[in-house]
Amino acid sequence: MKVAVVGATGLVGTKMLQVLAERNFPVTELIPVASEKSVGKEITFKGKQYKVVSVEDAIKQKPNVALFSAGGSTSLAQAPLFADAGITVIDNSSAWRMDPTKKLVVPEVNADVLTAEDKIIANPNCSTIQMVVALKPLHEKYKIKRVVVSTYQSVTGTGVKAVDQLFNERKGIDGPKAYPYTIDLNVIPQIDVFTENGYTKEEMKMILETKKIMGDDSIKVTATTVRIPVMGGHSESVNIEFENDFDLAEVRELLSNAPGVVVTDDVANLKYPMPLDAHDKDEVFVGRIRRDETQPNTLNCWIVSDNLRKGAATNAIQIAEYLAAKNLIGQEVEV
Ligand code: 11C
Repeated sequence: MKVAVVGATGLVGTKMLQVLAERNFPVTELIPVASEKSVGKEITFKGKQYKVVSVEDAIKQKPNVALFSAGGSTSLAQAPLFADAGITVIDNSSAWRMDPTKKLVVPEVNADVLTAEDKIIANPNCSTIQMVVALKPLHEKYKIKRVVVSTYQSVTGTGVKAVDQLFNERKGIDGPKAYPYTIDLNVIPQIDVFTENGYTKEEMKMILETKKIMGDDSIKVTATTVRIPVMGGHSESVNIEFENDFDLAEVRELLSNAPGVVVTDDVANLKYPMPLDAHDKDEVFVGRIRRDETQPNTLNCWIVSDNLRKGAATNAIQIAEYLAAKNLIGQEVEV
């Protein structure tokens, strides 16, 4: 399969190349695409050198699939150019997620909504993805009424500039700032801009995207999203109220058997998920599973995942794998 990676030089684009190689996605030809200033640069994929090309050149080469990680406005302008040429776009930006004509997909949760007609498919926000992977098996069994989530998000979610800010601050070096405040040795209770209701865009993404992916508008979600000086992944404290009561052992079993989930929950031996352990892994790690003793049918847990992998690159590539396996990209491909 010919695969274009649009935004190939960014943090997520680079991770996409790594994940494509590691998962042995059947790439017959790689087409790295980036902004004008990167055109002509060389990138390495599976030991081979590829020249970064412009969007126009990429479309001329007729890739089967284009993985986009180039930001919302680029995606709004350029994804339709690919789609109109019959190329399936899997877009990691927020541009198309809430468009009712576009599918918002986490393969473990709702891959079955995909059809060959879907030419622009939206990859959800990282903090939403890891949460819904864990919520899905529990919703099926006990029906979720309400979720209260607080996040502890890695600086990698913001991009290279934020990673540089953290390490510059740590070394006492002045440099460009991705955040309005110091991030090293600090916690910033703001991710993305504030909206009219006092919530941030990141919080609204978690609220709205969860309903769309789970296909259930009745699930109430409230969120507080927070940036912390961490690299390996996003963490979430999640309180889930169900319609029906549950058994804790059964919750652990459901999660252990759920696709993409690893239960790390052995407090007697101080075992729980942490971003240092989740880093560079594809799974969603769940621990600190316990009953909320203040009200009926309510569970507390702690969910951690690498936001650049399952939260971005891996999820997008899993969508491509699903499309390929079901022959929804317009040609038969072995995966
Ligand atoms: C963060 N979740 O950690 C954001 C990054 O909508 O894909 C991803 C933004 C998005 O800052």
